[in-house]
Amino acid sequence: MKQRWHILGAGSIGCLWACNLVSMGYPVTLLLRNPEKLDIFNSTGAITLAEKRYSVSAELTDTSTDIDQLLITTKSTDTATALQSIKKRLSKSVKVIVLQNGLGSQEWVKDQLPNAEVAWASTTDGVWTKTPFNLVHAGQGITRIGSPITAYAWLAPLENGFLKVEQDEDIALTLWRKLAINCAINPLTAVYQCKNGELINNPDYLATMAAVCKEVELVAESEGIELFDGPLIEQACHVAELTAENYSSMMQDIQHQRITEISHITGYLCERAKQNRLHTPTNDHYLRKIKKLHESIKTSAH
Ligand code: KPL
Repeated sequence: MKQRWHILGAGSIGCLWACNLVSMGYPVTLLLRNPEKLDIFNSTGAITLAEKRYSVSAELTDTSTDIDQLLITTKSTDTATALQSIKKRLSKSVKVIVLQNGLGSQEWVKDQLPNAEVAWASTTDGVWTKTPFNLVHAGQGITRIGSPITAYAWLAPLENGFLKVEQDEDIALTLWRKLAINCAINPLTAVYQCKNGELINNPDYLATMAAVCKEVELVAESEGIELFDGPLIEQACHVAELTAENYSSMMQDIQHQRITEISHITGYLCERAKQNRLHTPTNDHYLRKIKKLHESIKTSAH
């Protein structure tokens, strides 16, 4: 019998991965934080993906059974609260995969769990939730998995599901590249409430994106990260073009009055800049703007 995976963060990506793990014969349990969500899950008892039902179980985080393998797919901003809610259930040598956007939370998880084997992952899969626990896999992408410290043998079998999975010997670089693209596209689309493609069609937005990219390159360089072969602005424009009709995740968060992952994207970048005594005025400006939007979201929620 394969060892059970627990999934912390039962959003679209977490549920997609639950199905993928089930397809490989792993027992899977979703860790849910609120009883209402558990009731909704229990009324269906499975995750549906492309009309196919995948049998998983679900339980509240404050259940007492041990967790030996944990996949974290919460928003990066929810990591601390979510991990705290299950920390005492983790077995000593727990295996953990952190599959999240942005940077900062991966190191944080490792620091919290010094005895754990912690791997990091980044995905380009596109998935959305039609109704609770009923998914549409809209874009087949790649999930890259690796550890910045050592190659864990237990990661290799995860290539055998229906999702495209690759071992990544430089997962930190992969996450940095994603962060760089997200710094270039997400805050601007969120502030101007526009599609990704508009960033390349509007000369003012494009000039701002170029300024953001220059600062990101400086910070990356100071951290010893060589981002891409060509300039970041070229990559960012390429991604904006490929996803021209999409709304970025941050744009959607703001539109739906949700807190964004800015603290782990532009926030992480500005923090690294500060540590390295670099100036990032454009990124600072958009970080402040999004934080202001968070304030109004919090106020209207009360
Ligand atoms: O990753 C993305 C996001 O929306 O978070 C991009 C690449 C910007 C695509 O929309």
